[in-house]
Amino acid sequence: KQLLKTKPQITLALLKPDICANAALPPKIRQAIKAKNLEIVTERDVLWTEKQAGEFYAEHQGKFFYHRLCGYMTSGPFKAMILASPNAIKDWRALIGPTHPVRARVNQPDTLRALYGLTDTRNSFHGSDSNDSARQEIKVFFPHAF
Ligand code: RTP
Ligand code: MG
Repeated sequence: KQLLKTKPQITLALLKPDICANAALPPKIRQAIKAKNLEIVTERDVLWTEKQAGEFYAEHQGKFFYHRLCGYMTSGPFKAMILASPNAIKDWRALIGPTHPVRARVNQPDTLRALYGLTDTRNSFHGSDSNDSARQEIKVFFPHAF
């Protein structure tokens, strides 16, 4: 899509299954995203098979949390979004905060993981960590994006 070429920077955001299980939460998250001047370029609902979860999280295979991570991410539908802004990757990761919600509540209480995260694994959000991973991850959910 030509559209994405006009964006200064894009990133992949996931609103994980615990967020999407409560219909009141995704609208609140969209508000928080827009309040940080991040544009929601597009979004879709996703329901993963075990295989799809395993492929996306292949780098974590063998870690103690790998199976519960895949179980979490296949527990129900979640939302995938393309976000855009001049610093979309950093801005979105700053908004979601540290990986572990308990630590986030201590160190960065205004972040989304501090507010909504449940446990170290069930941390409610994902954000790409670099330009390369953003492109790879966006392709997984939006194969016609580029
Ligand atoms: P993400 O990739 O989802 O943005 O998260 P991250 O970089 O902050 O964290 P990463 O280390 O890449 O871990 C990926 C996801 O695995 C789950 N996790 N559980 N100790 C645990 O139980 C644990 N550690 C990580 C989280 O869902 C994390 O987002
Ligand atoms: Mg990561």
